[in-house]
Amino acid sequence: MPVTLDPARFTNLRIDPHDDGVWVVTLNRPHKRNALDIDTIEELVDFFSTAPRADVRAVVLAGAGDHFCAGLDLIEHHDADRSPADFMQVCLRWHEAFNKMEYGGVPVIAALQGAVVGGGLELASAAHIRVIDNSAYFALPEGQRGLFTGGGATIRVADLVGKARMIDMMLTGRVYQGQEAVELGLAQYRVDGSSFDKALELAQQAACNLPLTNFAICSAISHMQNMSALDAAYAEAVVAGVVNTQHDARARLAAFADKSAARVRPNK
Ligand code: 1HE
Repeated sequence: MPVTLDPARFTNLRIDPHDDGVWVVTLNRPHKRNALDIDTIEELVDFFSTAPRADVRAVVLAGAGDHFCAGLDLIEHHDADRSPADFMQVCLRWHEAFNKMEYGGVPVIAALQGAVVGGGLELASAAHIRVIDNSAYFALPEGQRGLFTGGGATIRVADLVGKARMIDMMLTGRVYQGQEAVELGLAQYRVDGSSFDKALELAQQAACNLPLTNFAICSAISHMQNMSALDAAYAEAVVAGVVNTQHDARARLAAFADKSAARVRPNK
C-alpha cells in the first residue's frame, strides 16, 4: 500500500513529482549556497525514508542556483556552539539521510554544478549516479576549517577516489573538476550543457526498469559491498531468486523470446 508523499510538507527542499514517476528533489537555499542545516537534513531523512514506499521510481537530486551544495551550514554550526555529544547526534542524522538514499532502493541521480564541497560531496556521493557540468568542482575543505568529515566521506568518498586521494584533498584542499573528476570516479558523466537535463534523462531511463529490479540494484549492491565475498555471493543468490522470478519480468522475457525486445548494441 503506497504511502503519501506530499511535496507541500517540504520547505528547504523543493519537490516536483513528474508523471513518469521521476521526482525532482532540489536543495532550495541558493542564498546559502544550499548549505546543509539541520532542517534540510531532517527533510532529506523524511523524503528518502518515505520515497521507497511512495511509488517514487527515480529521483533527480539537484541544487538551486550556481552551486550544488556548500556542505555543513557553518554559520548554524558556529552559532549553536554544539557539544561533542550534540554534534555526534547531528552526524547520525546525516547518516540516516544518506543511508536512506544509498540503501533505499530508489535510483538517485545527482545533477551537479558549481561547488560540491565538504558535506555537499558527502551528499552527492550517496547518490547512485553523479553528473557534472563544466562548472562543477569537488573539494573537502574541512581541513582548512578546523573540522573533519562527519557525513560519511570516510566511507563513500574514500570508496570513490581511494584513501590516499581523500587524505590529500583534506590535507591540502585539492580541488578536482572536469574530466579528471570523471576519471577518478567522482562523477560518471560530464556534459557541456546542463547536468540537470542529463540527470533527468538518466532518471527517466532508470524509471523504466521494474521497481523490484531497481530496488536490488540500489540497495543490494551497497549491502553486498559490506559483506565478505562468501556472504555476498549467498545474498546475491537470494536476491536474484526473488528478483529474477518476479511476475512482471515474464513479459520482458517473452518480448526477448519473440524478438520484439530491443537488442544490446554498441554505441554509434
Ligand atoms: C554558507 C556556506 C556554508 C556559503 N554554511 N553559509 N563548507 C565550506 O567550507 C564551503 C564554504 N562555502 C564557500 O566556500 C563558498 O560560499 C562557495 C564556494 C560555496 C560559494 O561562494 P560564493 O562566492 O558564491 O558565495 P559566498 O559569498 O561565499 O556565500 C554566499 C552566502 O552563502 C553567504 O551568506 P550571506 O548571508 O553572507 O549572504 C555565506 O555565508 C553563505 N554560505 N557557504 C553557511 N557552508 C557533517 S560534517 C561536514 C563538514 C563540512 O561540510 S565542512 C565544509 C563546509
